[in-house]
Amino acid sequence: MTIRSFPGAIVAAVMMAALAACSDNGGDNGSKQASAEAEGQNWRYAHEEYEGDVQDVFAYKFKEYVEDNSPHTVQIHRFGELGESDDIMELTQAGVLQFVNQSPGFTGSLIPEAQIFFIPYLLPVEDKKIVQFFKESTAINEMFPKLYEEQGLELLAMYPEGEVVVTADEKVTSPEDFHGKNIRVMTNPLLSETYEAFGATPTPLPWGEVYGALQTNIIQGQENPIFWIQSGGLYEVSPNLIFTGHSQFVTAMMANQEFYNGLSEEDKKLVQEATDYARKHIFDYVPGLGEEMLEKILADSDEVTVTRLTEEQRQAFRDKAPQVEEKFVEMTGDRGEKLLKQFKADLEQVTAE
Ligand code: 6CS
Repeated sequence: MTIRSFPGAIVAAVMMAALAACSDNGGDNGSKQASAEAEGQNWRYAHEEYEGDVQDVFAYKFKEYVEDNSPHTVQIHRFGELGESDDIMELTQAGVLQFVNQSPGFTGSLIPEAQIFFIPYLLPVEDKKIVQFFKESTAINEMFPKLYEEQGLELLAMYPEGEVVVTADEKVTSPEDFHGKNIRVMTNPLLSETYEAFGATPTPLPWGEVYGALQTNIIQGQENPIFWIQSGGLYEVSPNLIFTGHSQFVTAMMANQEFYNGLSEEDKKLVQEATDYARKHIFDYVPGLGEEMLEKILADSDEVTVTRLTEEQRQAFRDKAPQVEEKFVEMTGDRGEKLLKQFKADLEQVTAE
């Protein structure tokens, strides 16, 4: 495993190449566009993960549907091809990319309300319950699209990627055990608040720097779903896995809104159907994935330990949740409070069923 970071110059060069290719495909002048439309367009779609990871599975299902049902093609860019998560979002907002998958962990600075997913112990961690919540939630399916719209983004799908698990250099069973540990968080302020409340020193880093920072002991831990801990090899450098039950990894797939609004009704329908097709697949794919990947990790390493916090141990972390929730409301005001109220009502519905 190598440190995967991308100097600005490389990112800029790739962006220029993408732009050049884009004007060949979707440019708005004359005969080129006419012929592109007759033959179908090439849509660019970037996500934050590697081959075979959850976002990649979603993207390829979307591509499959589009290509089977229209003359269009979808070109997928995986992590690193166009830089970090923030880079692919910028490229989408600029219209260079048509589609992007970005986790709220990175969207928090753009859409503060998206940080709601980082209030600990708010979301259920059970696979079936979380899937049901995403299918039925009014907050997810009706309120969030309006928030993304304000940033020029057409939110197409939000979906879970699995229970979040902490990895650390030592076993952690209480907030005291986190003292003195730098724990990497994605770059959103509320997740930092969570880890501060948990007793750790939150250390925001883009993904490309995480493996190297663990390897060199700049950080002593991080959090992610099990499939990612396996596929990114994080257990090699952070072998103590702790199931705290505090969160679900959530992600979001969206389109540049100007592009989306400019599509024909037929193509909008195609995009919606392709999204539904991919989402439905993911809702079946994610349940059980964590257990399967944990087996792979354990088969590969003798060093790995697995700690599942008892109810009592969890309670010590759960007690910190109200202060993080307060921070969320402080950061997002009335709009955030309204969203949180709906979120809780939707969650109650799921637990009641
Ligand atoms: O921790 C991260 O930054 C990454 N984790 C996942 C599961 N997907 C993408 C994200 O960049």
